[in-house]
Amino acid sequence: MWERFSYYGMRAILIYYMYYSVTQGGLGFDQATAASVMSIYGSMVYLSSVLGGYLSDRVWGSRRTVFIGGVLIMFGHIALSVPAGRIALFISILLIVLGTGLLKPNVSEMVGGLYDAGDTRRDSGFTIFVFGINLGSLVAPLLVGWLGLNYNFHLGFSLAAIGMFLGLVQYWYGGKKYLSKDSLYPTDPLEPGDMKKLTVRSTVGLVAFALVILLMFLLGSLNLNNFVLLLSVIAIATPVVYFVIFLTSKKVTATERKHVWAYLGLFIAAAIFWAIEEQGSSVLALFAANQTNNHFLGMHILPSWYQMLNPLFILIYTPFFAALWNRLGKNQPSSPAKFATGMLFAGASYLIIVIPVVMFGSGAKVSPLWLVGSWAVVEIAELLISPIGLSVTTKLAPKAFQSQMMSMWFLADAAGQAVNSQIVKLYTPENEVGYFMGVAIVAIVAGLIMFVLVKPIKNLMAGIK
Ligand code: LEU
Repeated sequence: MWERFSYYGMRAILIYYMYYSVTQGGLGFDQATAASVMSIYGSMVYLSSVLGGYLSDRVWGSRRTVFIGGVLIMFGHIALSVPAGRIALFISILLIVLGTGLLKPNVSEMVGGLYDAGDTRRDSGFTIFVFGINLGSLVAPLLVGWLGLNYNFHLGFSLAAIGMFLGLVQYWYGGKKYLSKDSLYPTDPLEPGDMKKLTVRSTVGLVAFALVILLMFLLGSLNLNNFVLLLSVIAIATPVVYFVIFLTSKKVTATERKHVWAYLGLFIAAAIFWAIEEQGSSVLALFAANQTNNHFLGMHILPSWYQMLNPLFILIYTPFFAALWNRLGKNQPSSPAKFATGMLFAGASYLIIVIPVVMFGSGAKVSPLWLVGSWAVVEIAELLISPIGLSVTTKLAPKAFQSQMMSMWFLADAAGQAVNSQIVKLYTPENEVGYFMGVAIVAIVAGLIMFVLVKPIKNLMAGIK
């Protein structure tokens, strides 16, 4: 709860901090750059979960990895709590990318580790966990937004840091009391031989990265936009490499390979969905500030407050969907069918936002209810895709690559946001009808293709629901 509080509180004001003028207390970026940085930042946060999974499995064990991650995150928010401009922003991003990569995948796994296989409290445990995530995400934009936008950005970021600090204190004491000693040790510790392989590989990776940067510098094209482009290529290439490894590895059986093919279809769908969902904190955040009449029932609404709609609808819808799947039992749609339906809802959420622009023009300030409506629809999609994706990922994982498969789920978000970092720059009030329609059509067409693929994907999944 506290980690998500700090993350989504920070994100609710970060885009405004980046593009507000210096006299308004911001950094003076243009809006397109700010939206693009928001996206690549989000992408890197989930890309680094690969590193977090690895360090937990092989070096620190989950309990320590989560704690170290939380400390880095806290310092990341502290960096922004001082008025130190762009340099502080980049330091903060680096710390929070690494910290969240260490914390997020492992904390999810630790919830599973609280229960023995077959413990019937497991599902309730995950429900409480998801509730915590969304509770943190719900109150943060309200409080951090209020401090950050009404008083001072740095005060807002300080509250994010305090939230993470409180989380760390509780985790430290609660962990001593309730968590097993096993979680202090890696499950698959590095052997001396692995160490050599690892050093060689990471050196090669780092040198290659440095060479590309050097080349860009020599060509005179090392600037923020091109650096973001480079990172987005890496974020998209990483899952591609993983899929190639899974599909060609000798450790993967023929049946497992079929599962991986099925997962590829679901992965692409998920990446498109996350691209739209994550634009809530970039494109829709701009729409909230530029084109929404922020008065409602006599109340002044801060643009950051719209970020509450995502967790709010999740909390409202979750019991409904849980009851629905229970009631439908064996007759419920298959995972790929749920994904396909989700894509249609995701696309529809963008069609809704086109209506007021077509009706009133892009210069007008429209009712906040249009954004509420759009989020109400995209969150139906989230409930059709996010929890289902999580569970299907574990089920379709080849034995030899179980924990890497878990990271794949976060890589779908990372890939979606990497694409975002390039396309959100196209969003301007002048061409927003085309932008929203374009993204909506991609999602809807992909959803329809997904419907056609439901049968073949189900066949590939053979035996797995
Ligand atoms: N809203 C989700 C979270 O913060 C996104 C994640 C699953 C990529 O946990």
